[in-house]
Amino acid sequence: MIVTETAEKIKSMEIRGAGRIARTAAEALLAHATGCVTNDLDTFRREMKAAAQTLIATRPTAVSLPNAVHLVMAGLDDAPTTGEAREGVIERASRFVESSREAVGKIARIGARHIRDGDVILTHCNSEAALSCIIEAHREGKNIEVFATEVRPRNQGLVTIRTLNTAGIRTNFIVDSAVRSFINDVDLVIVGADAVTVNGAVVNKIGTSQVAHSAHEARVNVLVAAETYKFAPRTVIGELINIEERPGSEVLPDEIARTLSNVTVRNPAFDVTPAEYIDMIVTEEGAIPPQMAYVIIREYLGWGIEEFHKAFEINTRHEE
Ligand code: RUB
Repeated sequence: MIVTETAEKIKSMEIRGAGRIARTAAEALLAHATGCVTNDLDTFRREMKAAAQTLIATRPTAVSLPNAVHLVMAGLDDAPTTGEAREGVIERASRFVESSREAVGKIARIGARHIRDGDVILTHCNSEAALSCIIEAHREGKNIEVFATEVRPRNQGLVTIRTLNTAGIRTNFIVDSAVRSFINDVDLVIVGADAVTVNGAVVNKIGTSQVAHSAHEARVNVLVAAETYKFAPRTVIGELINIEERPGSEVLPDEIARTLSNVTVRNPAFDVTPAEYIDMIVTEEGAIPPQMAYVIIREYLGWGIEEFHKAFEINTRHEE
């Protein structure tokens, strides 16, 4: 029940943002394990795996979601009893939720070091990790000002400006297409990430690549705030990040779209910013140039060369 409700809330974006999605999915698995009363180990495993699949299928782009689910499910097949299997899920889910919250705090402190007194910062979409850096810099007494974009079509910018307003940070609210007009007034761009690929490309809310392109052209630094569990291990074996395309009705009401028979509304929710447009990725383990993404995947997600070989073999077998 909780799994179905959580899946619905993630799909409808009542719960959104890569970090929150991952934490909520882990909490749903925890609740499912607790509520699943069976004493039969196979039934328990089957129930947990079905719940994991339901959650993973909700939104395809944020790699934090499958990464979190895999962390929670790791070891399920090795547990000798139902009790230990249940305890394992509960323990791993709690640990993930706690470490995910701690990661945001660490990112805030590391990111804030890269914000100078007097900086004007531009942010796009609503990222907990990105905003934590901005709020921490303000808390440290730095005099900063923010430009926040509207973020069509779902207006996540409204959430951002409310948070900044509550924190007491001077903020300018602009439409997405005004970024280039203001970029010369900006010292630093800070955004979040839904996924970071092995070659340091960052997948984030649609429009991020335009923002980064404008910043690059104006020689404004671009900083990405991303927890290590947003790095995508399977991009090493050539898997691409799936860009979610949401219903056209989010962009244009159906009653208008219906009258325009030659028009198709396209609504990709995310885009890919290449590593060349990114100066730094701030993780809880430290700030790295995007080209060092593989180190995070190897050191912190535990994907050494053997894991790649295994995944590669499985992939090849599937293709045969
Ligand atoms: C949210 C979005 C955010 C990242 C990072 O998109 O693109 O920038 O998820 O957020 P949506 P956080 O609103 O479609 O989920 O730092 O909070 O994980």
